[in-house]
Amino acid sequence: MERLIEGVRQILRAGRIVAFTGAGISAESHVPTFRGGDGLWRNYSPESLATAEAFESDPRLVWEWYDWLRGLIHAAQPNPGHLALAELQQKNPGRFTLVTQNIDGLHEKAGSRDVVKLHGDIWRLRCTTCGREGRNEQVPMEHLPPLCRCGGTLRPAIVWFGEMLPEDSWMRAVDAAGRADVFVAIGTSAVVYPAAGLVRVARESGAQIVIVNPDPTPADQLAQWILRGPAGEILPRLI
Ligand code: BJW
Repeated sequence: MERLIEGVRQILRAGRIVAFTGAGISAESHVPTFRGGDGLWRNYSPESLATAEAFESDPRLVWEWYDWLRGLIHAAQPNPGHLALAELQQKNPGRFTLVTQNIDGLHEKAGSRDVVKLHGDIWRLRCTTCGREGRNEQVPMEHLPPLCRCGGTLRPAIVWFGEMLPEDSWMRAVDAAGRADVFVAIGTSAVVYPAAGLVRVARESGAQIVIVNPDPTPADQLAQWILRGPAGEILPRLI
C-alpha cells in the first residue's frame, strides 16, 4: 500500500486534479451511505422517498425523512478525509476542482471552496410553486412540510431520481473531468448516472484514475490506481 500511496502522491504533484466524492467520504463523520449493509436505503426503497412523485403524493412523509436526515447531518463534523481535500485545494490553487454528489455540506464545513455540487444541497429549499430558492438551516423544521411565503410547498433543493442535474454544475464537472490529469473518485459506488459517467469522461480524456474505497466498484475497471480503505485514513496520507 505504501508504494501505491507514494505513486499517487507523485502524480498529484503536477497537472490538474479533480476529486469526485460520494457518500463514503462522509461515512466516518457518521452520515450513513445510501447503499450497502449500513446504508440509509437498506430499509427503504429510494423510489418511495427520493423522487418528485413520492413528494407530490406525500410531502409530509418525505419531509419527515429529510428533517431527520438534516438533524443527523447538522450534528456531523468533517473528518480527516474532508480536511485533506480542503488542504489539497489550498496547496494547489488553480489546478484543483472538487466535484461532489453529496448534499451534506461537509466539504464546505471543512474549508473547501467552489465545490461543484451535482445533486444539490440539503440546506437549500426551493418552492414547488414559485421556484424561489434559499438557504434554511432550521433543525428541526417548525412545520412539515414547510411553506413558502407564496403559500407553495417547499422541497429540499436536491436532485431526486428522474430529475436533471443543475446544468451549470454538470457543465463545470464535465469540463473539469475532461481536462483532468488526475481524477480521484472517493467513496462512491459509481452506479448513479450521469455522475458516475465522469470517471469515463476523465479516463477517455487521458487522466490517471485513482479510486479510494474500501470496496470494489464498477469504476475500478477504469482505474490505474486503487487504494482500498477508508477515505479518512487514505486521503491524509496523499498530502
Ligand atoms: C467508503 C467509506 C469510507 C463506505 N471511505 N468509501 C443510465 C443507466 C441507468 C440508469 C440511469 C442512467 N442515466 C440516468 C439513470 C437514472 C438514474 C440512475 O442513475 N439510476 C441508477 C441508480 C440505476 N439517474 C437519475 O435519475 C439522475 N437524473 C438523470 O439522469 O436525469 C436525466 C433523466 C431525466 C428524466 C428521465 C431520465 C433521465 C438523478 C440522480 C439523482 C441521485 N440522487 C441521489 C439522492 C439525493 C437525495 C437524497 O440524498 O436523499 O443522490 S441518489 C443517491 O445516490 C444520492 C447520491 O449522491 C447518489 C450516489 O451515491 P454514492 O454517493 O455513490 O453513495 P453509495 O451509498 O451508493 O456508495 C457509497 C460508497 O462509499 C460505497 O462504494 C462504499 O464502499 C464507500 N464507502 N465507507 C470511502 N469510509
